[in-house]
Amino acid sequence: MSPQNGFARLDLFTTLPGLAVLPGFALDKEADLVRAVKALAQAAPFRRMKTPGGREMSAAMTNCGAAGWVSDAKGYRYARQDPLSGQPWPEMPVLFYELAAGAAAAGGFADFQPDMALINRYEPGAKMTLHQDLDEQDFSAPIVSVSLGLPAIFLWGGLSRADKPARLHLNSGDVLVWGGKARKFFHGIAPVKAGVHELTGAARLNLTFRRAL
Ligand code: MD3
Ligand code: FE
Repeated sequence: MSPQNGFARLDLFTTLPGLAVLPGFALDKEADLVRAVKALAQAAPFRRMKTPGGREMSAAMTNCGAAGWVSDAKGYRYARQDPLSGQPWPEMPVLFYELAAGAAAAGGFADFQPDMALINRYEPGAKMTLHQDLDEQDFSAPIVSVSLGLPAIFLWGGLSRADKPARLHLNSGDVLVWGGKARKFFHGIAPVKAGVHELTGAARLNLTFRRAL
């Protein structure tokens, strides 16, 4: 499971079992998506969560939809309320839902009905170490990821932590769909380089749409 560097970008989308890369799929909606994230963050602010081990994550996070991914001393889980406010997370904007469903369909997953989105904000230097996403109930559903703002290098391993990760450059507007065997791949984000993007400023935003509950 070691795709060649750059290969995916040569085609409009390329699949390994379960992976679709959709370069620029969200480009025409970038500005509306960033505006929607800013509005959501008014209700449920970005915050840097602590890992169960007590470290502060370098990416700041918020959520929308029926549940939110949270991490604290008790562990990782999906919670129906924002622990900062005790209130339900903001509703998922229709724009988000339709983008995620459309991307999933383009990537070969008809009928994806995400019930939440985790929103990550990376300021320069922030990263995400290699991990698997295993807190969701339904692994038959794909995960759809939308990149906005500053570029980043996505690290894409295999089913074992020891698999040497491939690197994929992600630009604003790029969309990835992960399902099937790829759903449980180790993955991460290399430290984001300094820079300024016209829509997000000195930040990269990533939306991941999931079927969590
Ligand atoms: C492959 N986010 O939130 S998105 C995460 O760019 C996360 O913020 C990264 O990993 C980011 O958990 C990467 C791409 C992604 C998301 C989920 C996956 C790739 C995935 C789940 C399984 C396999
Ligand atoms: Fe992840």
